[in-house]
Parts: sequence; structure tokens; C-alpha cells
Amino acid sequence: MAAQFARETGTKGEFTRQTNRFTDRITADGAGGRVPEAGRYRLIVSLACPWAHRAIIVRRLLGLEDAISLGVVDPIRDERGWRFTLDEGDRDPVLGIGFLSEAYLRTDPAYEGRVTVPSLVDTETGTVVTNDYPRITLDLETEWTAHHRPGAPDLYPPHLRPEIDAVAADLFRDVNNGVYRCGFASSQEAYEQAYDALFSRLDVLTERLAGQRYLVGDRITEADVRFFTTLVRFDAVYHNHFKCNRNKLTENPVLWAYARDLFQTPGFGDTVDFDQIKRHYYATHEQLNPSRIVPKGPDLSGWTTPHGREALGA
Ligand SMILES: N[C@@H](CCC(=O)N[C@@H](CS)C(=O)NCC(=O)O)C(=O)O
Repeated sequence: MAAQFARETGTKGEFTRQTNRFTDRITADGAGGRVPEAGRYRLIVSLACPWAHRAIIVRRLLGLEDAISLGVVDPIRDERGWRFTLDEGDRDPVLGIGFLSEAYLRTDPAYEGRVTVPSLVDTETGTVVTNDYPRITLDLETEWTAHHRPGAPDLYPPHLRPEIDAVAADLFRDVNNGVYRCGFASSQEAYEQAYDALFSRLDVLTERLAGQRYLVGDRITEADVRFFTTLVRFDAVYHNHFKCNRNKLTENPVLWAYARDLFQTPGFGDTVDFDQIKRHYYATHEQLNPSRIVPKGPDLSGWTTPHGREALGA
């Protein structure tokens, strides 16, 4: 079976995600040579991408919109990768580039991996500071506090960090990246392993969320942001396109109510673009969907129905 990403496929047909190439950090103490500076950095995202979606939600929840600007790429990549064809003149208005790859090559002329979102770009140099998506949100939460809006939530409170990190590690392996391991597997065995791990983990998380409103503690944290970006794509994309089809999200009363609760929280649902999500997945993975036909469904009207999760407290 041909792999969608041959360079990231192991000998048993398993998808092994590339490492993040750019990992500089912007920290309050300036240890890495960069401090948070309003207006200097630009977050480049695709509204379709679950890893980028984390950063979009966190930026909104923390009120960092004025400090960090947002560039949005076209959900459909061409053979040159992510492009700024949603912008006038097909160029990002701040960076002046037509393709995200231009920033990557300016930073590392020898770069050969996939050019990915989210990427945080320095608007003064046009170079990529980081595409290390798990670190990006944690740093927005802990290093950019001087720029947070008054009353911004603490999404990564010190006393909850060990538990958030543990939940996030399981989530990443089995769920966030697990759906990709199902979809990009190029052997039956690798697919079934990923599928089993995904649904076993969803069973464990269902049990956990049956008795508590949020994943960790009594408040929304980074862990919920990470779970949400996969759940909101589940029925629209992963169930069908990535063959994650034991159950739909809407068939799991606990997770469906949990996802709706988050969706109806400002910063979550208002950052979801189902049209771009569907067009991106179905039209860019030619190995999985050669016809590029985008399914019409599912019916999305359920997302705004009452969820009843207030009864669990918090
Ligand atoms: N930076 C990570 C994760 C981010 C990521 O995979 N983003 C996707 C979109 S959801 C992307 O930019 N893909 C570009 C490509 O496949 O060429 C990676 O390198 O795997």
C-alpha cells in the first residue's frame, strides 16, 4: 500500500510523525534571546489543522490577539505547500511571502521536511522561530502572561501541570496523533493497532469525563484544548477519511456532551471552520481520497444543542 508520507512511514507501515525542526522559544526571561514583544511575532495557521487550532484557541482565550497577529493559509496546499492565496495578491500582508516554505527556507536553506502549521514567524527577520506546536501553546500560557487580557484563564496552572502533562501524553499518542496513525497507516496491522489504541483511550477518557466536567481539575486547561481539536474533527473527517469508525462522536453521549460544552465556550466553537476542515483533508490527501470529493455531511446542527454538563460542577 502506498504511504501518504513515505519518509514518515516505518517498515511495518506505521506512520511516524517527523520531529519539529524549529524549536526556539520566546520566554519572559529572554533565556533563548527572545522576549515576548507585542506586534513582533506572527502566528501562521491553517484553520483546518488540529495542531494549529490549539494555538488559535489559546491565543483567543488569553486575549493575545493584539500582541500576536494571525496569518491564515489556504486550506488546500499545492505541490509547493501552504500558500497565502486567501490574502490579497496571494501574499501574506505582513510577511510579504506567497508560501510558508519561503520563511522555512530563509531560516534553513537546506530544509527538506514538510513545511507545517502552526509556525511562529519573526516579522522583523521573516524567519521561523518555532513550529514546535506543543511548546507554542504552553509558552503562550506561561511566558506571555504580561500580555494576557485581564481575567484570562490559567490554562496550565502549576499545581495541575503533572496531571495535564500525563493526560496530554496519552492524548497525543493515542488520540491526537492516533487518528493520523489510523489514516496514514500503510499496512492492515499498523492500522488496527492504531485503531485499537484510539478507541481504548477514548473509552478511558469517556469514563473519566462521565464524572467530571473537564479533563483535569475543575476548570478548562490545556488538556481540554488538545482533546477538543481532535473531537471537533472526528465525525466530519476522522470517522470516514481516516477510518476511525468504531463509533461516531455523536454516538458517545459523554464525549459528545463534553465536546459540545467546549464548542459553546467562547474561543472554541467560534474558531472552528468546518468547511475549511473538510476541504483540507478530503482534497489534499490524494492517497486516501483520489477523487478529492468532499462529503456533504455530516449534519452539524447538533453542536449548538444543550449539553447539560453544568450539572457536573465547575
Ligand atoms: N509540526 C508537526 C505537526 C503539524 C502538522 O503536521 N501540521 C500539518 C497540518 S495539520 C501540516 O502543516 N502539514 C503539512 C504537510 O503535510 O505538508 C509536524 O511536523 O508533524
